[in-house]
Amino acid sequence: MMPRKPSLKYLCSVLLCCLLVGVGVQAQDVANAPTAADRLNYSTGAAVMLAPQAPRGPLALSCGPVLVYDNNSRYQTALSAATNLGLPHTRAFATDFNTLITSQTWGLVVMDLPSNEPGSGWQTNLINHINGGGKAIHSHWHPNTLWAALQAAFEVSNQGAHQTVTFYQWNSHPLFSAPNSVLGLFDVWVDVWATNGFYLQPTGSAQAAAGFTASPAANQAAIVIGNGGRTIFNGFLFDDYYPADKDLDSVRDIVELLENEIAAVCGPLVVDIDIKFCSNPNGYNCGTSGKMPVTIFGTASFNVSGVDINSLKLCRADNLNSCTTAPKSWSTADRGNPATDIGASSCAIVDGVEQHYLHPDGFLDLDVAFDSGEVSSLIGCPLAKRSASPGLVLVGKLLNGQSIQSVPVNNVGVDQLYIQN
Ligand SMILES: [Ca+2]
Ligand SMILES: [Ca+2]
Ligand SMILES: [Ca+2]
Repeated sequence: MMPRKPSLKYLCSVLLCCLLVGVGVQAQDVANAPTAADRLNYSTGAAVMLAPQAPRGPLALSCGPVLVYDNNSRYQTALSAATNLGLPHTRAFATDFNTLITSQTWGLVVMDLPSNEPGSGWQTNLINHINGGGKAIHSHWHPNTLWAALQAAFEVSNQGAHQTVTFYQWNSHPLFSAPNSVLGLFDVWVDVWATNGFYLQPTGSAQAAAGFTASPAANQAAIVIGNGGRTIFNGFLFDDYYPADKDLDSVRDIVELLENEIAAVCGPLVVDIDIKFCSNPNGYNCGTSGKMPVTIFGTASFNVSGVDINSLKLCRADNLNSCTTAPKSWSTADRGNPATDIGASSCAIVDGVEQHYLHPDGFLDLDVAFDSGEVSSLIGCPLAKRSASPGLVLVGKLLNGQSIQSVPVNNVGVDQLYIQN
């Protein structure tokens, strides 16, 4: 591990008084000059869009189009996180942020904002994005530009600016575990900027996931998750925690945290399933032994070979904590097309014989089979004959850590069972 550098912090505190005098409204000066090594990671220049990277697929799908604001952060934490996740994204600079954010509907807007801010009115554009249902991850330095309306949009309240401060994990939110395990403590490595963030308090239905005290306390939140998980406000500057890699996995810890934040706001990737493909209704005997099949459909952008089979479970839609264990067996085949075949009552018939496919679409589908005894317990057997079971959902992860989940449709041909005995 790199040694800490108290001399830098001391230098910063001395410089702070001078810097505060000269700080402008929309840009702050760097407190510590970048080293040659820093400059390797530091890019400047006019507005250019990063060439979109090859879509990795599922995470990109669940995020929607991604806009990352980074005009002159020192370490490009948000850009690195998006790149590491394989997430196609457009980089916005101060000169083009307002044009870009209003040019289309974005799924996610990430603001890495330790210094130069976009042109006037950018807050209104970001508020409109959030209030329109968009996802957002934010970091902010200047109290004057942290409008009350912007705080309200993120369901957060500014409790005052702070200098660089250690922050701590406050609960078991997956922010600290998925897809990356990170240590539940982030201490400042280099105090890069003169002004370093805000103490926060959640408002509305928002929740704090981390804070500047070792255990939860009022007005001390550091990470606030708002709008039902669609938004995250970070009360600190990403640059200040770079380049720490305390878990020694060769990825900067603050980048790993940002990857987790992006994965958290993007939410589970929605997958299409059909219980007992080519059966409608999905006949089921409560006393049966053996296994019950579920088909997960691949698509052009969702390759089922990326599914972590052992993470899959079938859960009750009304209680996602009530689930089977992992599938007992699995196989892949191009069985059908989710656009036309979900809920089908029979497969293709050739020469009077029913096949194992309906309308193959060129994309492999994944069949997994759950233990029938576990399924019977899950749905609450015994149940009345000719009744429908509770709705079921498939929950799991991809090998890259992205969560996947089916959406309940409450259909006895798709995600409910039809009790026959
Ligand atoms: Ca690390
Ligand atoms: Ca079915
Ligand atoms: Ca298929």
